[in-house]
Amino acid sequence: MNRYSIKMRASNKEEGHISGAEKIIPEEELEQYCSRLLTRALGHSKGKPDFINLKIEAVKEEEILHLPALNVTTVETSNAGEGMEVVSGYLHRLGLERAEEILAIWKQSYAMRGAILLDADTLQRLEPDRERGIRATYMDMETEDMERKSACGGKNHFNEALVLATKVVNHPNIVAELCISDDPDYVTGYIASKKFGYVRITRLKELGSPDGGRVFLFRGNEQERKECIQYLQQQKVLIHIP
Ligand code: PML
Ligand code: MG
Repeated sequence: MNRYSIKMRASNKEEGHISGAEKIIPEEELEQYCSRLLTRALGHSKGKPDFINLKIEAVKEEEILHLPALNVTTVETSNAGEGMEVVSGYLHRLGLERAEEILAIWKQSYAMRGAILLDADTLQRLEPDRERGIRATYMDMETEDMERKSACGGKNHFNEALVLATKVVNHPNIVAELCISDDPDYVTGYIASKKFGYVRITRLKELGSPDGGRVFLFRGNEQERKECIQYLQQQKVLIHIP
């Protein structure tokens, strides 16, 4: 089957980045998804874009890595403090004793487009460009669930985050990922790892806060760091969700 990767990003002079999304879809669906992504770019609550970029690239079947989605569990929390305690508890269970310092470094990602790549033991930041960070990209989901499928044109925080987290933590040198949305209306975040799956935390920040960002916790040597960045930014991945 011929597939294409589509990436959309929209911005304007006042807001900067407004909206972005990506898909990896069969050729027959290309036109339909281009139009859905355009609708999404034009209808964003952050404002009207004055620049929309649609990038379309052919993807060969043999280039695609297929992965099953992580198992999902949910922890109910009633405020940001409680949410952070849950994250800290999981970090300790993953053998990361410097959990409090990791939570503090997470805040440095709030102003970044990409994620922090953090050495899980030395807590050294490993991104080549610390302003931009690392952007995990070239991923999409495959599902037979029609409701989930039809939601794919608009923003679905959970689906998109599950796809990203599954890609990220499947790299052998990634120990865990931490994520808070930068959307002021969206307070659910997560910690994902191969060991515990995708753990949703219902309240990880207070409503109205624009703070959000990601940390990828890495353990490995220099060569593995290079391969990991290459995987996160270039490997095409389809995540299978039942
Ligand atoms: C984002 O805004 O991109 C991050 C979304 C986090 C989703 C958490 C969830 O609902 O499980
Ligand atoms: Mg966002």
